[in-house]
Amino acid sequence: MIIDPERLARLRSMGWREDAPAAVALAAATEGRLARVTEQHRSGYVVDDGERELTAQAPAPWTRGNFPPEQRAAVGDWVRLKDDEDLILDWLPRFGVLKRAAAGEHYKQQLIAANIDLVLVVCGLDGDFNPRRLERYLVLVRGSGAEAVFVFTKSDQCGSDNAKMALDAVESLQAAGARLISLNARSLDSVKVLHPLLGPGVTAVLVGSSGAGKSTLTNSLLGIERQKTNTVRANDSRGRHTTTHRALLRLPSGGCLIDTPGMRELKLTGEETLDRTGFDHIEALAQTCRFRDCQHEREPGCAVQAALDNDTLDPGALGNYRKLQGELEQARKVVKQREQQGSRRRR
Ligand SMILES: Nc1nc2c(ncn2[C@@H]2O[C@H](COP(=O)(O)OP(=O)(O)O)[C@@H](O)[C@H]2O)c(=O)[nH]1
Ligand SMILES: [Mg+2]
Ligand SMILES: [Zn+2]
Repeated sequence: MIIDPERLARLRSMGWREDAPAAVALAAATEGRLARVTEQHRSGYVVDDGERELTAQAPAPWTRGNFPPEQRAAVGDWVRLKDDEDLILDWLPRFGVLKRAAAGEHYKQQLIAANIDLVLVVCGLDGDFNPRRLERYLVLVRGSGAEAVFVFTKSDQCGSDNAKMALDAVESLQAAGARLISLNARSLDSVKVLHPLLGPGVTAVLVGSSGAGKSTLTNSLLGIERQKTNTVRANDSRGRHTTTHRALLRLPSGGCLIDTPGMRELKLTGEETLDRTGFDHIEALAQTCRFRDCQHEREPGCAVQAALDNDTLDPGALGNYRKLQGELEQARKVVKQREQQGSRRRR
């Protein structure tokens, strides 16, 4: 497929990358029109080619209940539309996708966004603040290949000492290569610190609990009230699920931003690892235990226990590390079983 320069410029404004995988994808595609998925609904898609937004129909197989969700287009995907009809033919290979396992025992994948460079994990500096949950987010973000930025909202409400304490409590995320930024999502001036991260060619997705301030941040970055927001409940800082679907928007700073509804459950798919997720110091400690197979319970010469005893290791972080490790093992087992069942059925 050859795209004329004018159209290419419009696609670029939607976050199109002119890298080697894109060139390969174009060479393989013989016909059709390119557009990016900006919204996904039960009944179909909204796509944008940089010139206009249109609703597009999904190919029939995608609408079948047993069709694997990860094989359907998701928000952020580049799709090929039929030349003479607003029907999606297929999606172009992704360079990365943020996903989680859907609720339930089957580890079905749920795609959150495709082709993203940056995940903004939004967390309020109020009752929403939970280091363990943020560690879990980082595991999912690392699985997507995107960079992680933790955005702490409501800095205007919590006092600078409290904000500093909160940021200190998640220092391990920064040590793992993520950025930590605290701001007032309601202030256009305060959110300016994000503009340099959201320049042309960059696609970012907002994730975080309901009520954390994702839609507020979106509006402040846009400079207009585009996304509906809602007050949180005073007793537990929980939001009310005002955002009902994911939507990709173009920002004045040149980048693309995907707002998402809040997520209650962050289940691992089994494809993640715990590398660069804030537990490296625990893994480094474990390397220095006297016994190779140390379980860090009560063995002599255990460096992990020693670190707990002298307060250089947070017991909450250790507990979460073990929990996530256990979940990963379990998820991998289930995924493997399912693959084996699948291949038996196909034979
Ligand atoms: N004071 C203050 N309020 C905020 C901030 N961020 C969000 N809020 C408020 O928190 C509530 C929930 O925000 P919303 O953007 O709907 O959360 P979402 O569910 O993550 O999209 C709204 O009442 C916002 O005005 C902030 O940084 N400072
Ligand atoms: Mg919202
Ligand atoms: Zn040990």
